[in-house]
Amino acid sequence: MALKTTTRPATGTKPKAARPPLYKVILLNDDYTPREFVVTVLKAVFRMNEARAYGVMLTAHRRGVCVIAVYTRDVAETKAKEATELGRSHGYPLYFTTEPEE
Ligand code: TYC
Repeated sequence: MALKTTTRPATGTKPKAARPPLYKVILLNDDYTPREFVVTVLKAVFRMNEARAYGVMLTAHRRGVCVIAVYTRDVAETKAKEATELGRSHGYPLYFTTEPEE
């Protein structure tokens, strides 16, 4: 009969959780895109309510940039591209970019 052995986690070591690196989506201000259009895009692509979208738009308008959300790299890049293309398709220079979170 096989001997029963017990295995305990090694003390002093913590198993690393598989946490994917996160990326920020950043909204840049410009002089041409209408405020209302920015709000519409934020609501549509980033699922924000009116108040949050308006606040984010105003922060970018006043400060030049606003970090709007954090996602895995794939989602961040897809959403930034989708939102930027939405502006472009309406003739606006609205721009969203991504950056790794430190
Ligand atoms: N600055 C634009 C205007 O005055 C509005 C705007 C806000 C555009 C935020 C882009 O990320 C932006 N019409």
